[in-house]
Amino acid sequence: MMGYRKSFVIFLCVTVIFIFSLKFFFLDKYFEDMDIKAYSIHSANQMKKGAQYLFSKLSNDVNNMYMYETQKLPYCDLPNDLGPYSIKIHDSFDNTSALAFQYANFALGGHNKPDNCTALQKIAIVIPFRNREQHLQIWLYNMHPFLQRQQADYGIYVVEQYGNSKFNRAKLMNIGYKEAVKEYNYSCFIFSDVDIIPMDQRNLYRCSKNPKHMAHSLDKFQFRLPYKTLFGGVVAFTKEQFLKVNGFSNMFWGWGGEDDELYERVVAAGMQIERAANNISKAKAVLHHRDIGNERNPKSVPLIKKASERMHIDGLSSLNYTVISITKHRLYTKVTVDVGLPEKDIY
Ligand code: BGN
Repeated sequence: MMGYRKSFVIFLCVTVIFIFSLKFFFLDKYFEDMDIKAYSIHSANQMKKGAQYLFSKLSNDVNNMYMYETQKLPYCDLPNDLGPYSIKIHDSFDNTSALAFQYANFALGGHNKPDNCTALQKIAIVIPFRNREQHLQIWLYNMHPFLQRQQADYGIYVVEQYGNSKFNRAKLMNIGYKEAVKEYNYSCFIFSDVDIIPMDQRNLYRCSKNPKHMAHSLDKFQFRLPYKTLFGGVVAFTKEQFLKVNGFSNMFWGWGGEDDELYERVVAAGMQIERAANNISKAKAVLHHRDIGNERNPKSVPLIKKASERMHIDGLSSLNYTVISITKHRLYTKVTVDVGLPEKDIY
């Protein structure tokens, strides 16, 4: 008969082996789930590598959102010869069909990504829109090559307000966010006016640790910031940052103030905005007259003042709209929506 002590030692060994195999099984599963197959654990060394890899990812706030990224290709590097960008503005682009032909390899909807590397961020660019066809064509003509140079994985969402009611830029941004997340695992959202085009390729169309203001050095303002809290034109939010502020307010009808209100939300949510250096952030605002149906909003000041009180009930969480159509063009996705009427017209 086996001695008591001997059988205890065997039992202990079996238990230790069992626990270790369980651990390996689950770790393996964990790595597999995260699709980081390059770091699959077949040796202690590789396991260490995998753990270090995960740790370095976890320790970086911004990278947290890419944990589920499929890493089949190496991560993209930025080309090191990025510099001033010459914008092409013709009086009229015939149409963008020539460009569409050139980019026949795009997934429909203006979705494009680098062929031989994995971009860290998946970027949805949301453009509020009504009757600005020519500006859109100029934007597309200049921005696709720009974004491609920056090795971006991106999709373009042009959100068109249907009908003639007062324009609601902020609500269209919220709608763009909601429609884009239905289509792809976007991690970064760049909300851009249709008439703003960067003049330097080092102006990275990417999200950052803080919500980012990207139109602070505009030619129309002589490349100076008109006031410190300006947050208009082009802004970039990670998904997490945008959810934290509950998106834009839906209550701004007509021109002005919705961007100032978004700034107040960012501050109220305990974040701060960031801006890249002025010399690389220069951008062109293609001039135009104030659009009909987008007259100055007389109610914006009181709304801005109450931003922090309203932000959790007015925004993505209270967004109502009706999609009229979604059209996949070669260079962009057009989402046409009925945004409803200003509150005063309803009650
Ligand atoms: C401000 C607008 C912003 C706009 C900038 C730059 C308002 C709020 C009432 C004072 N703010 O005056 O929305 O981005 O000009 O054009 O209208």
